[in-house]
Amino acid sequence: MIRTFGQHILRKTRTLDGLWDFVTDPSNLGTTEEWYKKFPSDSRKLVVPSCWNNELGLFEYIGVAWYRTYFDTTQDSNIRLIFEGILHHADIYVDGQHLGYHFGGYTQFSTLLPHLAQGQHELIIRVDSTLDWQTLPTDVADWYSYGGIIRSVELQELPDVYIDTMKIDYHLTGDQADISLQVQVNSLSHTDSEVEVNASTSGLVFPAVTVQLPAGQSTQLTLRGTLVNIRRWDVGRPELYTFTVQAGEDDLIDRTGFRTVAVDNGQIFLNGQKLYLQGVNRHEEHPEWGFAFPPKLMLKDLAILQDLGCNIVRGSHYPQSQFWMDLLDEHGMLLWSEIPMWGCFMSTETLASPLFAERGVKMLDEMITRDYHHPSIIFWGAHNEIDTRTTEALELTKKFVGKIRSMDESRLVTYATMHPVEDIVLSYFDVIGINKYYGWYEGNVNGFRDMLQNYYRNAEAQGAGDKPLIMSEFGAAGIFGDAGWEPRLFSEDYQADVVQQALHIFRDDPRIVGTLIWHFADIRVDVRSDRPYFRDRARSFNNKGLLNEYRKPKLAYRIVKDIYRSKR
Ligand code: ADA
Repeated sequence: MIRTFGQHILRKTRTLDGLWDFVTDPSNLGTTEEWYKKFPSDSRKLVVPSCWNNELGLFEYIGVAWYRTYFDTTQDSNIRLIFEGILHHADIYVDGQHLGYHFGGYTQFSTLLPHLAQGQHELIIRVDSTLDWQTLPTDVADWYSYGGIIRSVELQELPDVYIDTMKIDYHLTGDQADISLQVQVNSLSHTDSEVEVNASTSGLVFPAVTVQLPAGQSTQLTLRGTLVNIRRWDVGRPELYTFTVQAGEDDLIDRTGFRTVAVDNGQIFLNGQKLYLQGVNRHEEHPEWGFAFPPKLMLKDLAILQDLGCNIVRGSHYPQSQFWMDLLDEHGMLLWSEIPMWGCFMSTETLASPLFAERGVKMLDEMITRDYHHPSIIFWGAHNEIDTRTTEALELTKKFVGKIRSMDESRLVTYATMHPVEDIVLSYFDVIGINKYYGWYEGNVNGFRDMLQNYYRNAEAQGAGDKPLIMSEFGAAGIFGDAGWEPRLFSEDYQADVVQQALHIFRDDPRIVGTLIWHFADIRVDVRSDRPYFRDRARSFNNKGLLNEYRKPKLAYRIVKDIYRSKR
């Protein structure tokens, strides 16, 4: 299940989720495309979607694994296979043919099989969860990088002339929306075709267009229309519009909401109203499901965010599943969405690597293409805690921000810096996020005050003094159930004190327009006996959650709820 709503009425779709054959390949024998033929008979079954690290004996397995399933086609058909998320390297084989490779576990990709013969077909996927210094994330990141087919696999049967994409853009003037729909129609036919393209949304039918399509070609057309008396999407007011496009025997349905986002004089405006953001960072992770986070739990997480008094959640630190974003759209909750470019502070070589930059740009492309219509997304995040004092980070920032702006001018571009006082990339962004942990890694909570003054000086000096500022990460670890008379480090009491004091400092500072606590719930972390990283993570968890990993509230949750629900 990829979305909360159906995207097709005419096009036949079915899920390939379920039990697949699965076998690990620890010695990485499968570097040749022939290996799959020897798919061992002793393979086991694994549920797709899931993460293999949640299975017995595979808790710490990082490496290669092979998956296999079969699908039937009843007649000569054009098949498109959609993979919503495979961590991290995926090679796709159908009936023995290598059809493609994809890197990047959190964005969707697809494979097209035109004119596939009737019968049973074998689908094999080689998955490699190995990370290195040029992957996003790199092999050092503060979350457990599970392996597997973590999100759904869908099969679509396409007619010979089909709709490839639809992009909805609009311009708002008062309660009027001038809308343009860019529709890409492709032909897989051996003969020339003519199709009529129709589109509509509630209250508007676009004028139909007839398209002549030479055999095997594609075309892009733009349909325009004006909608009056629109209801704007807003926080807590999730007004959504469903768009349907039909081209011959094919259709595509998507949704958006109308709203404006802007910055002015250090403030963020949604639909012209000043916005104060209250939220948390959230990993889409759970000890039983890893990143294959089930819809039922998403709904519960959302209810918890609402209970806490949040109006925003940061999708730390990677594009989240579309089901989650649909839910946010449907409940009027804002989202900061970003790619898994985390840290890289181990080496500026990573930041300077052309392969790394290319992968980052591709991920931005895939994230923005996939998620462009979600009204909940207010920020695109370019990177998190890279060494933004360096020219390597500056060059990468130019590339990333340039890419984002070339694809989407309707949202704000942001990032999270851990070097606010020496940062040299501030001026490239619309909104600045600061990650700092006074009261945990450095000094006591009052350290925030000096840091903020020094940041403001740096921002002024760089001509970025008028950029809205969000405290994008702060917090402390608290082990669930560890409470007492003294606020000892790692106790629930200590964590609650730090978060409470920090929030008071930030809410008193008129230049800060939002707070995102680190973080929603505890997550598993990659602590290995042979590596020096994250050794302070008790239980091999990042324990700074307001909830534990099973979503039980700690003291800090209740304190934050009181603050977030009180008037600032
Ligand atoms: C950083 C980082 C988070 C997490 C946090 C922490 O700010 O962005 O992913 O690692 O620190 O707990 O130290």
